[in-house]
Amino acid sequence: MRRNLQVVYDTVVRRNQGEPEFHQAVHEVLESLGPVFAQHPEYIEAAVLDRIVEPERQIMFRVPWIDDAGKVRVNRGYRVEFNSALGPYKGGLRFHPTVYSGIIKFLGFEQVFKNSLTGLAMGGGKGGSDFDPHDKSDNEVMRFCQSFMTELSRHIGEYTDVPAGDIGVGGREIGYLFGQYKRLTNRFEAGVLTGKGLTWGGSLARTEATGYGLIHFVTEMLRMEGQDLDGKVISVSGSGNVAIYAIEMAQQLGGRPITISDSSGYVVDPNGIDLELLKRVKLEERGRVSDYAALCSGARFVAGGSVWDVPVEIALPCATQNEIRGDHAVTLVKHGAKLVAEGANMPSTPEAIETFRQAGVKFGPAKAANAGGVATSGLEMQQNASREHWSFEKTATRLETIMSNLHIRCLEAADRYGCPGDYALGANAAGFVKVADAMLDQGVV
Ligand code: NDP
Ligand code: 2IT
Repeated sequence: MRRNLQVVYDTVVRRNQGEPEFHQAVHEVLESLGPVFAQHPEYIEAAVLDRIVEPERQIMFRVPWIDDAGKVRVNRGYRVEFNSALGPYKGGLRFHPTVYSGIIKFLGFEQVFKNSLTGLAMGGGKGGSDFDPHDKSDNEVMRFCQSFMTELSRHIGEYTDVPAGDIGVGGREIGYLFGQYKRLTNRFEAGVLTGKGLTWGGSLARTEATGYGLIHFVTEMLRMEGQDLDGKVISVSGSGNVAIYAIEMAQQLGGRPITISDSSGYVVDPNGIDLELLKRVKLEERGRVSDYAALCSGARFVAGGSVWDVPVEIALPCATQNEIRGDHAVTLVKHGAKLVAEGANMPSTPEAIETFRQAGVKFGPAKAANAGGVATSGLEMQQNASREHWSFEKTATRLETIMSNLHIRCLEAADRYGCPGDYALGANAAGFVKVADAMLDQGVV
């Protein structure tokens, strides 16, 4: 890493002690930006980098709520408003027991570049809580969301900060959060949250958007090699929003996803995942992948273990950060994987990425490959602002165009900065330059 970048990185580590995921995300970006700074010394002079790694604002709050047994429970809430050079802060909320400030900061940092890449006017932010919705009743989730929003409502707004879903936050949670925001503010401010219900300001295709967008990006990557998805065997990790709709679109294009997973293990279904059954188990019954396997004759559940042991041509991590480690990557390569694209945020460790690079595996980084979700959130904001409700087809077509433009933007930046075909560098450079230029225009703020 160049000396001046190393100084910035060291400051990040010193200021954000005990937050390895944030350090990792910053390191990955800084390491790739060397060629950008060589061409643009003005960014260094204006200390753009020193500013971009420091969130504009960080909010941390107590979230007290009462469980079904009448006991008072306390969680911690976060919102990190990272960068507003391009628009209002925008990014999801994650409810998961592993959430702490390092997770929210890494997600907020990545979101800045991802949102920039979409070409839409959105800054970056992220929030969440260490609350675990898994073992809670609907009423408990509602009371938690109401308490969370009671504090969050002071900080958000359609022109300020627009949260959405992430792990553990789907349509149900967004509904409770919106209800409480409306009650507190006495305003039906549709544009304050995205991922809303379809009858009260939500956008068609938002639910499907991250998974669909991921497959659009993969299709573009394959097209550069003169290939398509037809007949390709695919492993998918996770079994939530991103995984389900990645599987749906991959199947529509003739691909054959054969795995799903959750934190208890993975399922391999050599006949191809039965999407209807998966949706029933996960979306209607809130079940586990082991429940899917129990209901599907050809499928096998492997408790623990790594889904990356399954031989495939294409791997799509769609669960969580650092789920593909170096040894997993070695196994994937040994079994002949040719393409990896990240549906989750930062699912590949630096060692895994290096293994893919050395083996010539095509690598679609999260900031680009999973940008379809937030891009469609941007389309939801546009619809809310104009009080329109677009058809599924119109929204899905806009999403596809955004993903294809974003793919070109990555490749063009990779060319410009001397690493043709390097999507990771291209995504970082293209995302960064747009934010950096806006920051220069707006002065030292
Ligand atoms: P969901 O909550 O719908 O699903 C998450 C899935 O990942 C579940 O199967 C869950 O299993 C698994 N998972 C979560 N944490 C862990 C863990 N620590 N170890 C093992 N498995 C885990 O979330 P999404 O599908 O929305 O999100 C998945 C990924 O995609 C995340 O990285 C998210 O940041 C990213 N993403 C999401 C977008 C969106 O629009 N929703 C947009 C862009 C990226 P279990 O039930 O056992 O926890
Ligand atoms: O990581 C992400 O891009 C998301 N969770 C979606 C954020 C959004 O605002 O739609």
